[in-house]
Amino acid sequence: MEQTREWLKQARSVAVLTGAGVSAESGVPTFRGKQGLWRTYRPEDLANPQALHRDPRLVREWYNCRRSAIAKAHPNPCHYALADLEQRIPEFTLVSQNVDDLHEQAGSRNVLKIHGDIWLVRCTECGRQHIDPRPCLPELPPYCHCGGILRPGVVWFGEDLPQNVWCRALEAARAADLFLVIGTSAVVYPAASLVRIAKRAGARVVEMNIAETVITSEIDAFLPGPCGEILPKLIS
Ligand code: BV8
Ligand code: ZN
Repeated sequence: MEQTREWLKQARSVAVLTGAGVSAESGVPTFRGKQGLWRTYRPEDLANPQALHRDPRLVREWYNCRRSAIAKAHPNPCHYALADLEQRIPEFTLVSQNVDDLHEQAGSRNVLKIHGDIWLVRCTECGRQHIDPRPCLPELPPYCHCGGILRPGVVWFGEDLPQNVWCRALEAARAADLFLVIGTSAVVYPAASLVRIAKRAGARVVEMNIAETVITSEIDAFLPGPCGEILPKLIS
């Protein structure tokens, strides 16, 4: 922790990659692991375009259940600590794999949402999209005025990430002196590649997680424990 505190003090530019573990302490289920969402559902059955056509009802119900969990959730100390860091560090970029809005609710103003936003709905026909804040979308599946099915505005497996957001995330990783990886299993690509890209570009990489992950052996420091406790301690 001391060494990371030092690196944070010396860093001119900091980039952070967050995953579902950051929202876990807010009561939002993660994907993998014991209580993970994928235990009940398989990703290939839900988080991909084919699933929407094969079983729109199942996909809509899954996203409705996640929307309701997120609607009840509030930011936790890790979200607030990241918003605080954004204020303090001139060159600070928060890249999130999370589709919830807890970073924004905690005050983070410039979140690169590389996997999209669960509150966004997008028409599969005309592409029109809008934020629909209702915890549960009423009709299953909801339709656009043009008759197309409305899908969640998130990035599914096999889909490209939003290019402009992804390019900014790449730039931030390459420019970082310090790269923090918080609450992610680091198994989803290309998001997880940011770690190696930052390392190769000369950043010190620090991971915060309750358990070691596939990247732990490649990084400079591992801070074990719930990020809602670790990060506020690190920046205090
Ligand atoms: C792409 C949808 C180019 C939104 C998600 C074959 C065909 C096509 C692609 C692929 C393929 N094989 C591989 C790929 C690439 C694929 C991929 O990476 N697959 C993996 C799984 C093998 N990636 C893609 O498809 C990406 N697109 O490559 O496009 C392309 C285009 C066409 C064809 C080929 C390639 C798209 C990836 C985005 C997928 N969308 N979700 C949604 O509904 O949410 S991914 C899903 O996993 C989530 O979005 C989440 O963001 C992501 C990562 O999960 P984590 O956030 O890490 O969560 P997880 O539960 O895994 O881990 C939680 C961690 O927190 C744990 O480590 C735990 O210990 C820790 N933790 C828990 N509590 C705490 C904590 N830590 C600290 N404190 C705590 N309190
Ligand atoms: Zn439409």
